[in-house]
Amino acid sequence: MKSMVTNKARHALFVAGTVFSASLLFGATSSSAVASDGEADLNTVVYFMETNDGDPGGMVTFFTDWDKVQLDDQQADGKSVQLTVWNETKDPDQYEYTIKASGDGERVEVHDGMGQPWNLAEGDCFKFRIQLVDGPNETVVAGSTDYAQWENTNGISGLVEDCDGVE
Ligand SMILES: [Ca+2]
Ligand SMILES: [Ca+2]
Ligand SMILES: [Ca+2]
Repeated sequence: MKSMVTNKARHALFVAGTVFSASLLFGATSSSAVASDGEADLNTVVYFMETNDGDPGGMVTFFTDWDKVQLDDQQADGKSVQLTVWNETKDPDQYEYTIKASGDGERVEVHDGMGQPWNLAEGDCFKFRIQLVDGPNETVVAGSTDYAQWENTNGISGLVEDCDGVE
């Protein structure tokens, strides 16, 4: 399992209860966010990614169980963090939703129990785009955008499928 994840830093994959230490894979800030959450179980795959600015002002965490997505504004930088999700398995790709967190420490959380559009198709590959936005026009902060493609499969089979090539 280890070989599948070591070269996928952006996937930031964490399986609770395995020998993997979140800090080994992701750095202290991100690992503490997941570890302290306390909701992941043995068969839950959790992904996360930060904005691409040098001192990341935003982070998304995707819990494949519950299709739960947490978006965190983690910096008092005057910028908000915005996340947009598409289903890449669909052809043409299907837009799912956009959420935004504004203000240091604000967390926006959505999950399947909230109904649509938050209930994501199981087994499909989703593109997550995270970026910082500024001002009432939500101008994208240059250099802050990052992308990942993650499979919405709850168990460890999520380790096997690779969504990178899905378009
Ligand atoms: Ca799921
Ligand atoms: Ca901020
Ligand atoms: Ca597609």
